[in-house]
Amino acid sequence: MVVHLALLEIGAPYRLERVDFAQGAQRDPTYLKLNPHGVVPTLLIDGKPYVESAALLMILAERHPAAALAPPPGGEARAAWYQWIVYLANALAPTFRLWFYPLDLGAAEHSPEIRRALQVRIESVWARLESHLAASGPYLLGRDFSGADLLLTMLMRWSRNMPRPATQWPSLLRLADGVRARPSWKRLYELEGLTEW
Ligand SMILES: N[C@@H](CCC(=O)N[C@@H](CS)C(=O)NCC(=O)O)C(=O)O
Repeated sequence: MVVHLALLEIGAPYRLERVDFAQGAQRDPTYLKLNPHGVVPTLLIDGKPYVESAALLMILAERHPAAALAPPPGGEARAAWYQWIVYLANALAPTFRLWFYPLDLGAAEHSPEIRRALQVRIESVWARLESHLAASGPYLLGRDFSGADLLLTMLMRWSRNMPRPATQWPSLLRLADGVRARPSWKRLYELEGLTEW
């Protein structure tokens, strides 16, 4: 989702290819040649495959500076932008991966204790982000929207069916509302046939 949103923000020409999880297409040898981790997304640029969603966001932002998904290189805002993206990719995305994929921990389903521990971990990140955004929002970098907010809103969306979704933190909700009002978000929903937040 974050890579597709970044492409829409940029307005770059691209072609989507569906990877059918129901058919295990992410583990097909042809796909594994592009992405040896057997996961989505993979982005081909000039025929070369690149992986890791946060890295893809950074690559796209750097290659298309006019889209202003990242502040100019070399300054304080750019440094903060890297820090937030790496924080989200480190502290939040892998915990969500465990939340959604009990098999990563060798179990068909999580025990209530593991579920609770993952929930606590995810909610502690929402609380950390809430205090930052309440003091210095509305976006991660303050007044100005950036690609880091796309990544955060995607991750917030993943929590929608959790016991306490990220939108229950008011400053996080304000940020998501800002991102969800963008034409790129609306277009993504049309193109991917999404309905629920
Ligand atoms: N660190 C990777 C994680 C990618 C990932 O876990 N993707 C999930 C979907 S959100 C996936 O492909 N799952 C299929 C599977 O693991 O079989 C990234 O951010 O690109």
